[in-house]
Amino acid sequence: MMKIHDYKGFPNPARIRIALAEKGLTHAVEFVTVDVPAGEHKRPEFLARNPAGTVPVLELQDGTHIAECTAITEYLDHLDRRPILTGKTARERALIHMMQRRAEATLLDAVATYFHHATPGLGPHIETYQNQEWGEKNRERALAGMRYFDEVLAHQPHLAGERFTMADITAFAGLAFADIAKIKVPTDLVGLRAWRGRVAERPSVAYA
Ligand code: GTS
Repeated sequence: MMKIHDYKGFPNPARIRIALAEKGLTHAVEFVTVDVPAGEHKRPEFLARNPAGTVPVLELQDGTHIAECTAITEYLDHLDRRPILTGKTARERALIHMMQRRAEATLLDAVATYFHHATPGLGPHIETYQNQEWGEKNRERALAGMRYFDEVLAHQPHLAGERFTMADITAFAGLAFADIAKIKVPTDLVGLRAWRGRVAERPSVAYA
C-alpha cells in the first residue's frame, strides 16, 4: 500500500488529503504521522525521505519517495488515467499549473513565510532563523495574492476556469493557513470569500 507521511490538520498535508478524497483514493493509502511539532521532520530518518524536511511525502510501494504537493497530486491524479485535478489537454494543464503556482507562491507560501518569520511559528526549537521584516513583507504579499484571486474569481467560478482543480486546493489551503497565522481575508474580497464558502462545502474538504 502507498504511504503518506504527514501531520493531520496542517495546511500542506490537507492539500493531499483533499486530492485523495476528490479521487476516491482515501482507502488506497496508509497515513504515517510525522510528529512535526516535536521536530521529527528535521531528524535524519525523515530527511532521508525528503531533504527539505517538510510534510507531506508520498511513499510508493517500491520505496520511491515523492515530496511537494504538486508532484504528489500529479501522481495520484494520473493513477487511473482520468485526471480531474491537473487537466487533460495541453491548455488545461498549462492554465492549472500557472494558477497553482500563483496560489502557492503568492498565497500559501507567503502566509507560511509570515508564520515562520513574524510569529512564534512552530516554536524556538524549530524556528532557528527568523527574519521579522521578511515575515511582515510576506504578509503584504499574501494580502496582494488574495486581492488578485478575488479579481480572477469575478470572471470565473474557479481559479483555473470552470472546474475545481489543484489550483483551488492550493489557494484553499493558503486561506486555511491564513486563519492559523491570523491574517484576515479583507471583507471587501467578496468573490474570494464566496468561492471559499463553495469549496468548503466539498466532501473532500470535510475529509481533510
Ligand atoms: N512546497 C511544499 C509542498 O508542496 O509539499 C511545502 C511543504 C511544507 O512546507 N510543509 C509544512 C512543513 O512540513 C507543513 S504545513 O504547516 O505548511 O502544512 N513545515 C515544517 C517546517 O519546519 O517548516
